[in-house]
Amino acid sequence: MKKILIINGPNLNLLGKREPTIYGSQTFEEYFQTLQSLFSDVDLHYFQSNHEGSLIDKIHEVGFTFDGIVLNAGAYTHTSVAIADALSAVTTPAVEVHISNVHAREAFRHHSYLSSRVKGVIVGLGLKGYELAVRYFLS
Ligand code: CA2
Repeated sequence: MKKILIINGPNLNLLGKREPTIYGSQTFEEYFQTLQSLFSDVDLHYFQSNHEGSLIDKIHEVGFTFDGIVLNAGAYTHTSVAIADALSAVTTPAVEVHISNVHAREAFRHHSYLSSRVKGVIVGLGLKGYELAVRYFLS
């Protein structure tokens, strides 16, 4: 059974509770249950933290044994050399996901320190992006 971890970064614990026009009205916990039903043959895990170091610790923890990491690092995407270094340091491949179309938003969201360290990037497709990223690791 493939082991895949979805990691959400800062403020994504507020999904479904604030700013529904940008980020939708479903909580990630609800959506994660849908994903678990959809991928019943996958050992799917979920981790969220608002802290950069905790995200890095989790990447290190799973990064040599899991088959894939689906990472939405939130605003750390645009600032964190440390998370980029963590992705480079591990052997598990990652896919970067953004719920909103970051390229249609403020200029500071257009650059990602992470994109060069991952297999691919999915932006702007809402929560569906996480499903597509999991599918990538199954193909
Ligand atoms: O579009 C995405 O998935 C982002 O990674 C979300 C980040 C943002 O900083 C990135 O530029 C793009 C922000 C996450 C904030 O999530 C919230 C969810 C609900 C309510 C308020 C914030």
